[in-house]
Amino acid sequence: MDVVWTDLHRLHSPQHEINMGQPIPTYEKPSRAETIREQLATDASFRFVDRREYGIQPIEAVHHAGLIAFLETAWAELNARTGRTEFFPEAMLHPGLRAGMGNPPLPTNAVSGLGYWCYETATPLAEGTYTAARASVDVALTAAQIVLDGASSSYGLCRPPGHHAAADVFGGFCFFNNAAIVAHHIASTTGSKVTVLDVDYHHGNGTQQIFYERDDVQFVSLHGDPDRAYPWYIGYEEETGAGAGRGSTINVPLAAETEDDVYVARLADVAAKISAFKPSVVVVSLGVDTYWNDPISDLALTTEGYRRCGDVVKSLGIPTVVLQEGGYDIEAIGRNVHAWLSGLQG
Ligand code: SP5
Ligand code: ZN
Repeated sequence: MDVVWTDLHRLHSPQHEINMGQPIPTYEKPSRAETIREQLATDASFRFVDRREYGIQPIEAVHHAGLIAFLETAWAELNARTGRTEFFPEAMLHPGLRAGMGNPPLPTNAVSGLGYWCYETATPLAEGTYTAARASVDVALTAAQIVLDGASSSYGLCRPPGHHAAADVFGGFCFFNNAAIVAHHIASTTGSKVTVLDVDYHHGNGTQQIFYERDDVQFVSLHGDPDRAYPWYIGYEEETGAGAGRGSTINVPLAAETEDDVYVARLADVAAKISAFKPSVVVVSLGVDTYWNDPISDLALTTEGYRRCGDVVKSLGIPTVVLQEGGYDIEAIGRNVHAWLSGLQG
């Protein structure tokens, strides 16, 4: 299997996230991607290829132009103003603030922009964030092209991750939604249907939002129940799509401490619904923060469980692009991703 890689991810290297008001060392660090690369490099069945550049158009097809411009320019403006190196919003555009009064004008400076384009406090804007996020999209699109060119599978070692980024807002360690950009790119250039299967511990709120009213991209997610898990306000079973998209969103919230057997059974259930949708390509948002020892999550999968999950997706018999999302037990992240991809390769 081809593994698409870039070392530009290292340019996004913030120090902190804010967790219930307290700054703590960030969980989303460069060593995550480095460890995965080192693990896959020990297995000759994985071949590393560099990302190709796809330009801004595939991103503009999914994200608000104002969000893209903000991410490109805001760090320099904030750094010049303060001398500091990473930035979080000081106020966010909560819908209650202007209830009954419509939307405010677009922000005119980087301080007001932070809380307009970002919805939470775990996702610092750092010096190289924009360059790294652009490169992560290119990694994803390169992996997609490998499958469009005829491979049965490919893996994009994306960092930063993407699935929490919605059309108009970033957050959840994510800036551009790699999986959504790929799914839209494939659906719009081939005219065929695409499924995004999101198995990260956290609900893929950004991907769901982007495709909620569309019938050409199915969104399927297994995740910690939003009653107790980030992103808190989205990912309930009752959310099944709207308008033309009715029925093309499928959410499977899971109980704390869910183990391999139950998880694999739920995955097999949704696999049947993916088959029925008949996509030409499956895009997997692969998070291994469902691991029993993940520091920020509460499911209980094992490394062997990941191999079984990859095997379930292989059994669909549909070309599959796997993109990296979360996973924060850095000691285990490499072997967990390796196990999942090995299951997929068979
Ligand atoms: C891509 C991805 O996995 N993003 C996850 C973002 C989660 N950020 C907030 C996590 C809050 C965790 N609080 C639980 C602490 C348990 N000790
Ligand atoms: Zn996650």
